Amino acid sequence: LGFPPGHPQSVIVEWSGFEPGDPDAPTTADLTLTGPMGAQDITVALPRRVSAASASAVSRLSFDLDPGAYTLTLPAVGERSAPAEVAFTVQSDRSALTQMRDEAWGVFYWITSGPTGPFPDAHPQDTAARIFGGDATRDITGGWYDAGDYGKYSVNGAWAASLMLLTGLNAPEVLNHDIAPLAGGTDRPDWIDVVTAQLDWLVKMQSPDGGVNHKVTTRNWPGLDVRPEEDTAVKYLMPVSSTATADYAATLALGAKILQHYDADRAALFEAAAARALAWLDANPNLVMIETTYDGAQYGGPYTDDDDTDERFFARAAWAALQQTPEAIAAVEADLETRRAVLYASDNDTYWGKVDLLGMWALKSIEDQLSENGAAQVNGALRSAAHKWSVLQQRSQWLLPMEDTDGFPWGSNGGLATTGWHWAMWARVDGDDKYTQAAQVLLPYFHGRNPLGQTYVTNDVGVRNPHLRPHVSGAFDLPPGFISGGANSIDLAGDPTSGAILGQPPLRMFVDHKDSYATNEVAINWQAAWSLYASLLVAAP
Ligand code: 9MR
Repeated sequence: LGFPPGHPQSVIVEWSGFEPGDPDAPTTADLTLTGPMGAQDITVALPRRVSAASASAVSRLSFDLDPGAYTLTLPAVGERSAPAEVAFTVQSDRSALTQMRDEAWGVFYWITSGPTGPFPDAHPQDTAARIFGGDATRDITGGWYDAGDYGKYSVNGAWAASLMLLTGLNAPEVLNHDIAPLAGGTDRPDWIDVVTAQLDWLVKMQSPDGGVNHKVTTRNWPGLDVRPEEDTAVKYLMPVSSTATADYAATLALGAKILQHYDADRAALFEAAAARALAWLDANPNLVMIETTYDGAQYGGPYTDDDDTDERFFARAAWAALQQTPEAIAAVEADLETRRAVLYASDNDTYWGKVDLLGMWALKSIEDQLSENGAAQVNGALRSAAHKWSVLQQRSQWLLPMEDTDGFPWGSNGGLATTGWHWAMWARVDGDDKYTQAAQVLLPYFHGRNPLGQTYVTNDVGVRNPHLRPHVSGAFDLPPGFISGGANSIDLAGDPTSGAILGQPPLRMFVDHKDSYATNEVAINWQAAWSLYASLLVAAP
């Protein structure tokens, strides 16, 4: 997927068959780029090292091109490689990007559970989910299915909604586009309707004492071919956790801050719910979620986390953003420096289980209310995250914001899209074009600029067999716009397709197979990051 003129077009040439140091290897290859301005010869040198991520040598090229149709021709080199040709188009407008954005957001309709989604009659048992270990029940209707399963998990549900809310607080203008077919028909921006529906579900996850149930799920996973309306087993509300409660408090505080301009009653309800969660957190210092099974059964995805200090920071930050009182601000500024250091530590990824970055974005929205030092810490944290990732990208042969030798975690596309989101957000609020470019240079990775030539989005040239129950069961035809989890070299535990993947270099550890939940599942956390990244790219200068 190219960009309009004036933006970098990045191409990666992979030298399969040749390695640096091979006496028979050529030192250069001559490429020809043919386009509107004629033919141009480009000499590429065989790089000195092999990328650990792909176990191959790769050369990076960057072009500044006029609109038009191009062909890049690679000659045969010796006897080991055949000639190749790649065709691409540089558009004069952003229609391809805009389509990508609209399809990405459209997915939030397809994963909506309850009366406003595609399966309004499915999961009637959600009106009376059983509290695990007792007979009491609670209504937990609505919200988004987490992923290719039908579970709903507080931590991840809050994470996905928060990304939207933080974007809306810091860069509202990028979200002023239509979102079909889910929203519309009200006088407020569509994204507010989309996120509010999720917040209305999230509210229901709070127990009467203020703690928030970690998840709501059936005892066992339904089969992959089970349609939503066939998933009739009892739903259980699993025990409360401090990570879920803190993420809930943060997300509803941010929701109240957005909603106060549109729906004062709902905003007040969200604020009160967040306040009850914060009080519970004060009274329950250490209740993280480390259980993976109960009674020998799985009860859905674990979302375990042995450290809730980042979630508690996020909750305090969001509360300060909503209240803007000296007390609330002082309470969060007290450990800003620590959180900034934790965030900067290189092995500290940003994903559903690490939310310091989200806390920083919450505080960014009230920058001028912070102390001088507080504002400097927040800006420093956001800037250094953008900087750290862009240094990695510049070093990376595949132009990815990670060390070439690092493994790829479950949902690597989510981590990458979150980095793209952060770069584009930071570029927008700080005006630093360098990070707009970093976000743009990353995008083609998802559209096939990777060793598999794999487009990771569901569309005509992309993923066709995602791990996604409504699709596999035939309840719907595969909609466009879903982003798949992506290469996973770290945790293939139990994945039935791992036999075909193990032993491959990390960037090839993906398979477009319906059974590959560890590489090819869809999920709201990566879908939210991807959609917001797309909105920011369309709106980038
Ligand atoms: O995204 C989650 C990933 O970080 C974990 O390593 C993995 C295993 O615990 O679970 C992923 O989340 C899945 C969840 O547990 C259940 N619904 C589908 C999610 C995406 O695969």
